[in-house]
Amino acid sequence: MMRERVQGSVSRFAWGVALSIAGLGLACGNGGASSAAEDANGGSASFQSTACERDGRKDIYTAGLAKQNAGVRVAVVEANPSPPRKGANTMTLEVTDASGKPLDGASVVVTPWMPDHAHGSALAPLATSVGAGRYAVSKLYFPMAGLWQITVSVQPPGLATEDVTFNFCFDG
Ligand SMILES: [Cu+2]
Repeated sequence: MMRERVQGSVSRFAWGVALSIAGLGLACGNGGASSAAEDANGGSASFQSTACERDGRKDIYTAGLAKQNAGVRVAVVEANPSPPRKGANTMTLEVTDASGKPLDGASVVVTPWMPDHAHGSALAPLATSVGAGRYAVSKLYFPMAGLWQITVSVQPPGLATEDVTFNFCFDG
C-alpha cells in the first residue's frame, strides 16, 4: 500500500515537470527542449544559479563595454536600465574607427536576435546620431528572457559595412 502511494506521487510530479517544460516550449515558438529546460531551472528556487549565470556565451555589461571589428569600434557608453534587461531599453553607443576617431555620419543599424529561438524583436531599434561619434538607440525591446545578440552594423560614409555583436543575457 505504502509503496503504491509513493509511486503515484512520483508519477504526478514527473507529469507536472513535463507539462511545465512543454508549456515553455510552446511559449518560445521555436525553442528547443534543452533551452526550455534551462528556463524551467532558472525559474526554480531549488537551483542556486540562474540560466543567465550559467550561460558562458554572455558579455557582462559595464558602461564602456566595447567590441571591435577591423575598422570599427563600438562601445556601449550608457544603458537605461543599467545593466540592460528584458523589456524596453535605450542605449548610447560610441562609434569610432580603429584609431579612436569618432565616426559621425555613419549608417548605424541595430538588430536584436535570439539565437536559441531564431527570432528577433517586434520593434526595429532606431539609432540617431547625437554628435561626437555617439548614437542614441531607442526602441530597443527584448520581449523575452534568454540570450540576445545585439548586432550593430556600421557603414561609415563611402566605406564598407562592418558588424560588431554584443551578447546580453536576461533572466525573467
Ligand atoms: Cu525567444
